[in-house]
Amino acid sequence: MTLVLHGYRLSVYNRIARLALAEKGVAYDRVEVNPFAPDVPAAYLALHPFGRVPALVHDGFALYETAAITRYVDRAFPGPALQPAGAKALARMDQIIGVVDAYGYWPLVRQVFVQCVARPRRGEPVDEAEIAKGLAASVKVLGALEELASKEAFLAGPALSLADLHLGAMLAYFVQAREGEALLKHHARLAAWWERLRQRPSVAATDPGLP
Ligand SMILES: N[C@@H](CCC(=O)N[C@@H](CS)C(=O)NCC(=O)O)C(=O)O
Repeated sequence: MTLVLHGYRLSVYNRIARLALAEKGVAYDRVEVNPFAPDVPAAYLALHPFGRVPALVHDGFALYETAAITRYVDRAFPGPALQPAGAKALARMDQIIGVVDAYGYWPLVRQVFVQCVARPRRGEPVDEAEIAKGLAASVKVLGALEELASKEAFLAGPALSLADLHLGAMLAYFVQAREGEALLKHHARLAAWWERLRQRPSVAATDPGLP
């Protein structure tokens, strides 16, 4: 069996796929691809025509789009189920993943984390207007997710699901910004959930390191 994850060390989407593989206990190889580089290899573009990361190749079966990859990993490999069985809980998991992708990634990661943490660390100029826009959008996203989150231990119910991994990878970056950490504290259910999630071995095992 061969299983290869093509991805970028610092990518949150790459980390989501890695979290799913870690939670399933599946061994895999990694190939580093920087999607922001001007010269993304043609061989990678053949795997992912949009040039984003990650992409997974399992015994010659190639797949891109993180939500498809994590669902595939959950279905194709043994290990704990990462999707709830009930229709309503499954719909909530799908909805949370959709909200995180459509409304969360840009403000939480690309505006707040990149502008408040990554760019200063690299000595690059910061755009205060982007930070302000990102924080305003993050208030709305976190408010919506606080409403959607189950009252149990995890976002879609009593067991860990793919929704936890999707949001977790983004919050791990977001809370590195002082402003992000402060915002999260206003959302009691999410803040308590994050405190639990961040202690999982999969979170430590997939830590991307400094930007
Ligand atoms: N819809 C894609 C999004 C993946 C994505 O945006 N990945 C980022 C890295 S976290 C990327 O490749 N960005 C490159 C770019 O924006 O050019 C998925 O779910 O896999």
